[in-house]
Amino acid sequence: MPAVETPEDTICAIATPAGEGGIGIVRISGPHAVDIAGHVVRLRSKRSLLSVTSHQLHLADIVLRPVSSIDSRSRSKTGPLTEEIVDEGLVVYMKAPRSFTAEDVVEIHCHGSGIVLQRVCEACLAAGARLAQAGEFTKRAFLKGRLDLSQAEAVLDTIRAKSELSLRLAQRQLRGELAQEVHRLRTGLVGLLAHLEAGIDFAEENIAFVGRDEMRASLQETLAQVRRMLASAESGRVLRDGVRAVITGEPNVGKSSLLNSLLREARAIVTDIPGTTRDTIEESVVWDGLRVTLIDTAGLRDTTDLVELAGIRRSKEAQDQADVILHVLDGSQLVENMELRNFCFPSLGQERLVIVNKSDLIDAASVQSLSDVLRARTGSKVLPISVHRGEGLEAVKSAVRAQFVKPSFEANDGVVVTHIRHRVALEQAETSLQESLISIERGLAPEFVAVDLRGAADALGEIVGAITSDEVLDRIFSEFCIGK
Ligand SMILES: Nc1nc2c(ncn2[C@@H]2O[C@H](COP(=O)(O)OP(=O)(O)OP(=O)(O)O)[C@@H](O)[C@H]2O)c(=O)[nH]1
Ligand SMILES: [Mg+2]
Repeated sequence: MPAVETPEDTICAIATPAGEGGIGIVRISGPHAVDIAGHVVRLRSKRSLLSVTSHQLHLADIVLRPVSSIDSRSRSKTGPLTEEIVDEGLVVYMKAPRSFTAEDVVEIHCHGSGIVLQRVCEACLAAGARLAQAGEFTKRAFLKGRLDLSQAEAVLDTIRAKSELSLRLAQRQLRGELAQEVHRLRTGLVGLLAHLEAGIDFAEENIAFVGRDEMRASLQETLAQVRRMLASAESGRVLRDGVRAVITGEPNVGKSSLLNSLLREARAIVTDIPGTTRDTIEESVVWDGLRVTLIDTAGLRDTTDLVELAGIRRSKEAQDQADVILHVLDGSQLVENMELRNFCFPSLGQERLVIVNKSDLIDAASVQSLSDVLRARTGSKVLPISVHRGEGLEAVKSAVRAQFVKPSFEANDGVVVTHIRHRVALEQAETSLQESLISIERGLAPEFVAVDLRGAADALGEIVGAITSDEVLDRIFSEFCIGK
């Protein structure tokens, strides 16, 4: 159970984004939600909010009343001098615990006017509500046990999803896929721990509660599962945040031309003068559900031009942050100069695709032999393309996608870990499990094994928020904005 107590005050905030919209919503949550909303809405049915059926929309006038008519909980002195109808809208009362926060919630759906929403929100504050902090609605849902921490994070991921794939991952996490797996593993560990501790307590009576082999097999199975989850973390992160694909290569090979054709717009300047691109150019696209940020860079070469040197420095920085490098070569130059070329590949650990451009300038047999040589020399996937003819571009897209979207993900097979926080916790669990296995191997006393089992169980508990400090919670929920 979370260590923090649920606050008993009532919070409110504008829940829809700033700007004009068809509708805008003020959300109120807490024990006085109905009472506070009652100061702002007057149902056309003349009924009181408390008496209406929960979870149904009711037509209402949105009324701002003079401050003096508001009860003693009022903290604000702002408000109209006489009663004023500012809008008409719909009101829904969601009776606890069947609401997002598991508290009494009232949502006031007005027209999406900044001024209306602002005034309604101020009126709620005057009636005794407190302005919600960033992420406080979701935090309350967590504190009331409606969501575990990984699901609360998935709420934000859903809101922020920029592609179908990242949305799909967020929804899987929101439905509790990760949480269930973590709970299953953690329950297993806690069970083993209980046996182990019982064994320790009754050590003098020489009763073995769990056999050594049984314990080892069970821990190995848990470790394997933790490792399977960790193996998904790298592509999980990329699927959630999108792939950063950096286009590199010497000047004039056609990097900017490739960027433009992948974006289907003339974003970067293309000329036949080497050194055209100086600054990095960044644009995002979505390919079959996967968000890809393409970054065109200045061609790498020795130069004394200060501007170009600055561009080259930026190219290198972009490469450091790449998930995949699209290294472009000019096929026509290579064919003329096969033996002399010294391919300047970035020496980093990222995934890399070698793209041989300008295949329109050379014959098919040369394209083939060049690709074979490059494949053998680099060990990377080699894709011949011609930007001018529009050939090979689909293959580039599929290759980038294939690097990150594994078939098991398409098949919804196995949990995908998307957050660094979860990965760090799983790595801790992995280390503790390894140590516990070593202790068992060495025949150490059960106390030693128990310490590591506790460590692994706690690490897993951090993912779902069973074990979490206020500081971690504050950090997570402060990423949300007000109203979520
Ligand atoms: N024949 C042929 N020419 C191409 C192709 N792609 C690009 N080019 C030409 O190659 C020249 C250089 O293209 P850019 O896209 O500016 O090359 P870059 O790699 O961005 O060059 P820098 O910005 O200087 O590093 C231009 O004249 C393009 O028209 C292609 O597929 N075939
Ligand atoms: Mg360029």
